[in-house]
Amino acid sequence: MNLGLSDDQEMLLHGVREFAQGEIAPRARAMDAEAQIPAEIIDQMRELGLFGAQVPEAYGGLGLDTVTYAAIIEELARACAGISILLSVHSSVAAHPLMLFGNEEQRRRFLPHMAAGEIGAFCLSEPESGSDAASLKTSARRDGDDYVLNGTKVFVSGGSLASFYLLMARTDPQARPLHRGISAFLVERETAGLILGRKEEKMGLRASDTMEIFLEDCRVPVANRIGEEGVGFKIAMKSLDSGRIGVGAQAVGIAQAALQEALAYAKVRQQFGHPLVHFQAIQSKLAEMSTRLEGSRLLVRHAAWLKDQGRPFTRQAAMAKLNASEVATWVTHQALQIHGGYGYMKEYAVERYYRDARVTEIYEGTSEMQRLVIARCLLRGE
Ligand code: COS
Repeated sequence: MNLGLSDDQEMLLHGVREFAQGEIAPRARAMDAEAQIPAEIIDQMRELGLFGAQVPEAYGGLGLDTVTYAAIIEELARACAGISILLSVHSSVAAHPLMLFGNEEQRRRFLPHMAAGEIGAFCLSEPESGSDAASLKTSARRDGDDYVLNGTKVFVSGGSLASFYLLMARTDPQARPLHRGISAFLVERETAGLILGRKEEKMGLRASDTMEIFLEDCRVPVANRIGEEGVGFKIAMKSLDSGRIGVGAQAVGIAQAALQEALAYAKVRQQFGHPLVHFQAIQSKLAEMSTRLEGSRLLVRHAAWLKDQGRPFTRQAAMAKLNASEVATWVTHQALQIHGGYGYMKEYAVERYYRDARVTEIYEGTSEMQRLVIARCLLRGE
C-alpha cells in the first residue's frame, strides 16, 4: 500500500482545503447556531463538483478514488462536520449503491443529477429499529407497476435538502430470516405520500439536518426498485461499509481541527508565567492526541485503499470507523481540557468539535455494532 498521495491528489485537496478554510470554516459557528447550511455554500460545493466526487465520469462525476474522496471528507470535516456528513451520506450511501446495484437505466436516470448536486439521503433506521436494522417495519406492497410504501423513517441525515432517498422497506413480511424480506428503493422527493416530518434538535452536527420521514401510501414505480426483491438488506450493509469510511474520515477531520486549536491555544495561553506548551503535562496530551489521530487516519486510508483495489474491506471499514470515532471523542475531550474554562464556552471552536465528535460513535452503526462486525469477520476467518 502506498501511504502517500500523488501530486494530482494533493493539488485537488489543496483546492478543497482552500475552499473549506476560506469559505466554510469562518461560518461554521454561525451554521451551528442557526442549524443550517447556507444555500450558497452548497452551490459552491456543486460548482467544485464535490457531489460527483465518486460518480464515474461517464455519469457526469469526477470519478475519484476512495482514498482521495476520504481525504476530501476529512478536509470538509475540519471546517464543518455537518457539511462533511452531507457529502458523505450523499456519496457513500446514496450514489454509490446506485452504481453498485442499480441497473444501467437507473444509473443513467439518476447519477448525472446526483453528480450535479441533487442530494441523496439514506433511509434505514426506524423508530423501533436502529442497530437491529433487519427488523424494520416500513412496508412495500406490490400493486401493478408500483409498490405502495407505508411507514416511518428516522435520523435521515440531509433529509430536508435531499432530492433522492435510498430507502429500505419490507416487501415480504413472511420471509425468514427477516432480512430476506427487505428491498431497496430510490424514492424521488416529489413522490406523493413522501412527507417530511420533524427536524431533530441535536446536540452536535447541527448544521446538517436530521429528519423524520413519513411514507403514507407512497407509490414508487417498480422501475425505482434497486436490485432484486429481498436483497435490500445486503444493499444497505454494503452501502454502510462505504459509509463507514466516510464517517471515519469525518472523525479524523474533527480530531485534526481540535488538535490544531489546542496547539495554537497552548502556545499563547500563559499560566504560572509560561505558555501552556512549556508544561510537560500539556506536551504529553498533545503528543498522545497527535499519535492517536495519525493512527486513525491510516486506518481510514487503508480501508479506502482496499476498496479501491476491489478487495474486501468490511472489517477494515468497521475498524477505521470504530477507531477514528473513539479517537475523535477522546481528542476533542483533551482539546477542551487544554482550553480549561474557555473550552466550555461557545466562543471557542473546541466546544463545537466536542459535540460534533460524539455522534460519530453512534451513526452508521454504533461502536458496539462495529465491534460485532469486526468479531464476526474474524470468526469467519476473513
Ligand atoms: N456486505 C454484504 N452482505 C452483508 C454484510 C456486508 N457488509 N453484512 C451482512 N451481510 C449479509 C449477510 O451475509 C447475511 O446474508 P445471508 O443471510 O444471505 O448469509 C445478511 O446480510 C444478514 O447478516 P447478519 O446475520 O450479520 O445480520 P444481523 O441482523 O445480525 O445484523 C448488523 C448485522 C448488526 C451488523 C447490522 O444490522 C448492522 O450493521 N446494524 C447497524 C445498522 C446501522 O449502521 N444503522 C445506522 C444507519 S445510519 S442512521
